[in-house]
Amino acid sequence: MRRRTHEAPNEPEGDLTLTEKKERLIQQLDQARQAMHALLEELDTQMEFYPGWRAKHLLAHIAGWDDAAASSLRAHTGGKEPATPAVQGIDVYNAESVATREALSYKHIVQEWELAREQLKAAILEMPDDILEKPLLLPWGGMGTAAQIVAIFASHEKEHAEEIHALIHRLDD
Ligand code: NI
Repeated sequence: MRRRTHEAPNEPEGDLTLTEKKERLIQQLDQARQAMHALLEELDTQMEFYPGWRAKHLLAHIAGWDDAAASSLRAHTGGKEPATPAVQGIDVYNAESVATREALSYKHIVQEWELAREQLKAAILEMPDDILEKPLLLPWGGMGTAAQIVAIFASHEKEHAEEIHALIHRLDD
């Protein structure tokens, strides 16, 4: 798994209410999830599309980031400093997320992947208005807002879905 860069989309926020802003964050996550569901429908779960990575490794990877993001947002809401599980580097965290779930079945990891997203969405909805736009400590260190965290992880999932879709269709030719 190579290191990836993910850019936050730069959409105008205008005069949205905080509730609308939260809805927009949830929408970004749901769109990315739809793209991944579409990919999983056509993906052979035994196919190794990145070195050592089959569908379950990818979903473990995404679930690991949702877990980290949800804990950061919950800590922020609770007035605590978020943990930095990825402070030793994105690659180290990726490897850990995948390794800790290696023994689990694909079906089990799918459940964890769905649950982690539900928890991330719940953490967004539970954020009080006054801290929604207040920067918090990110899982890899540095500061960012909830909107930036969501944009990073929504585009992360979507980019993986698109990349693997392109990859399996190239192999079909
Ligand atoms: Ni990734």
